[in-house]
Amino acid sequence: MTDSFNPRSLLVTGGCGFIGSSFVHWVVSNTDCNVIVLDKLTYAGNPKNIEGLPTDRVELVVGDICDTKLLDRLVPQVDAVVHYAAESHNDNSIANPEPFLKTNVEGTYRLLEACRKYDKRFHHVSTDEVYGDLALDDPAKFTEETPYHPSSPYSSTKAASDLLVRAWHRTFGVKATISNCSNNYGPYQHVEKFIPRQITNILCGIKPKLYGDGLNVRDWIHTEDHSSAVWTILTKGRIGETYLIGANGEKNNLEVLHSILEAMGKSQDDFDWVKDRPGHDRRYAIDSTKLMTELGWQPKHTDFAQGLADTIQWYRDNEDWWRPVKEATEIKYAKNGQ
Ligand code: NAD
Ligand code: TDX
Repeated sequence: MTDSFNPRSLLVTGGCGFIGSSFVHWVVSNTDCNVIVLDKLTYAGNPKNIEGLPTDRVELVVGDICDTKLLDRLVPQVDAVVHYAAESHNDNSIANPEPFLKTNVEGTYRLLEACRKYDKRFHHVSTDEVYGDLALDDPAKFTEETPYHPSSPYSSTKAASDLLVRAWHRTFGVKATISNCSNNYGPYQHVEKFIPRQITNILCGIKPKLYGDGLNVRDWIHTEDHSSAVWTILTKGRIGETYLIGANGEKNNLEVLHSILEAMGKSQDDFDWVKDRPGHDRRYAIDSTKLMTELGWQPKHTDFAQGLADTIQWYRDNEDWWRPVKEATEIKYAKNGQ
């Protein structure tokens, strides 16, 4: 038996980031639900990501998820909290872990306490990286039963936040669900991340940069499919359960880079090999049978080449969006030899 929940209003944390803003767009287009976005507008948050959405349905509150007083004002106004806000980039977590501890661990704790106090439903958006990595020749994929084994400061703070959610559900009865999703791609992704970094490098006349031997595997999903999956879990998922989200999109980084180079008219060897990420996870792979069979969810963007072509076109058409942060991002990478 699945639970049924019909929220009229949501607090979406991190709703000005890449995936949170996709979810806000998805909710406005596909439901009658109203949204309050709570976002600190860090380097990764951009209010343009939700620009143009109807103001009678979407309100932006600029603030920190660690601000208890602000949560006391906002959480009582909604039926559920959907929690995307995080420090999300592995390389940054290696350079400076502290903000990851603050936002990902303390921030999740503050939100859980607010949901406990006001008896609100909580959905926690997490990552497959909490499970560590798989060998390239291992036929296994992650399932909801895979033991936690995070590698990086980022993934260990996400694992910590997942465990807090489980404890607040079991000990205090907070009505929570968790989703762990694989690597997302699509429009509005920050240029620090793999796919947009390479696309915008090419658009700037800089060579793409590949870490290590380029054989690390990521399981790609279009961000719109992630959004529909989160809505499905929020409205139909069983309280206290974890659902893995993935779309059978395993590819190694070299393959993805070759696809980008081909789609952008460059030769296959027109990139630089750069030094590897310390502790670099080898392979992620998601088995989302539970989400598909129990809740009936299916991805729509199953053609990666088409999704990638559309994403490349979006970066071509939206230079005003990424250009202001490109130079600073590349300076940071260059200092690190990447
Ligand atoms: P992002 O870095 O693009 O966006 C994060 C957003 O959170 C930004 O808008 C930022 O301003 C906001 N934020 C950061 N700290 C905050 C704070 N203290 N208070 C309020 N807002 C704050 O990240 P993303 O890639 O969109 O990821 C969103 C969520 O999805 C994260 O929880 C991440 O762990 C999870 N996730 C991401 C992926 C992926 O492939 N990117 C995959 C699985 C799960
Ligand atoms: O320039 C690059 N060259 C390169 O080879 C960059 C930026 C990355 N890489 C490699 C590292 C990874 O194997 O590409 C792969 C993807 O890297 P990221 O985009 O940094 O993503 P990843 O570390 O896999 O984590 C992402 O997916 C899971 C998100 O950033 C996380 O928030 C999410 O939890």
